Amino acid sequence: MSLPPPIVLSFAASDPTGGAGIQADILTLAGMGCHPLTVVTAITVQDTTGVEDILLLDAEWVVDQARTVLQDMPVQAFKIGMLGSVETIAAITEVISDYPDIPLVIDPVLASGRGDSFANEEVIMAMREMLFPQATIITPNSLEARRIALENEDDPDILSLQQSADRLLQWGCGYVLIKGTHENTPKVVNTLYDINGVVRSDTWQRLPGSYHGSGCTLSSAIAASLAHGISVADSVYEAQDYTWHALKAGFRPGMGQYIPDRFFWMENDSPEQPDSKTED
Ligand code: PXL
Repeated sequence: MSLPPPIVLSFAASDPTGGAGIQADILTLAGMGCHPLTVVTAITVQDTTGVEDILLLDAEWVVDQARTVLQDMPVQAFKIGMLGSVETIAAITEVISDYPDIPLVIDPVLASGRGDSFANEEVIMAMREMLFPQATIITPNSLEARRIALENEDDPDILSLQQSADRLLQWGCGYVLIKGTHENTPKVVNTLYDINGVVRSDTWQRLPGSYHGSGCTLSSAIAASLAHGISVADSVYEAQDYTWHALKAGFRPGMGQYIPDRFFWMENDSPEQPDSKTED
């Protein structure tokens, strides 16, 4: 019998398209040689053009799913995606706090890439106050970073990315990776910050098209890499590289967004040099 691969537990919502959410996490974690454990936080009704409905699971169901697998299997990393409610955030915080040495990647999903809202002010506050202090790394895009960093919605400040990162780091997470897809720059610049400033900055040429699940792919890929024992800074690069290739090989199965191909490496042994973009 062979040794088990690194195990990563993902808390996320179901996306029936297979593009984003828990399905994206499963494909990415498997694509990067990890075994995925999945705790479903919500069920969405959607296609590649938009989200129609969301059913949040009771927080107790979320906790029961997590505690049951965690009592059975050791995990090497946690990844948190869409959460939906303050109760679920509080419940997950309690579970995670029993595993302080396990890396935790948080993708603070506030909306789908097509703009469907997934989080209100209370959810944002709960994430900041309860979950961020436990995070190894959080991976907002620039819009999410600014919104989370503002003290309230009416704050007129337009924060720079460095200022947003500083504020997010003050909530206690180890690193912040701000994704630059939505910035008005010719290339996409993704920047990793810690309390001392910029740790690394990676530039990717923009790909045409709109992708569904790129943020989930990137954050899961970071979790996978951390689970393999790779450092945070190197994991962030590995994950961007993996995501870029998955986007480049993306396909359009329906009438809406493209879906990343997380098994791009099965079709091509020598992928092109990465010089492109990540997106939400
Ligand atoms: O990509 C963010 C995201 C996360 N989780 C679910 C989603 C989406 C985007 O649509 O549907 C379930």
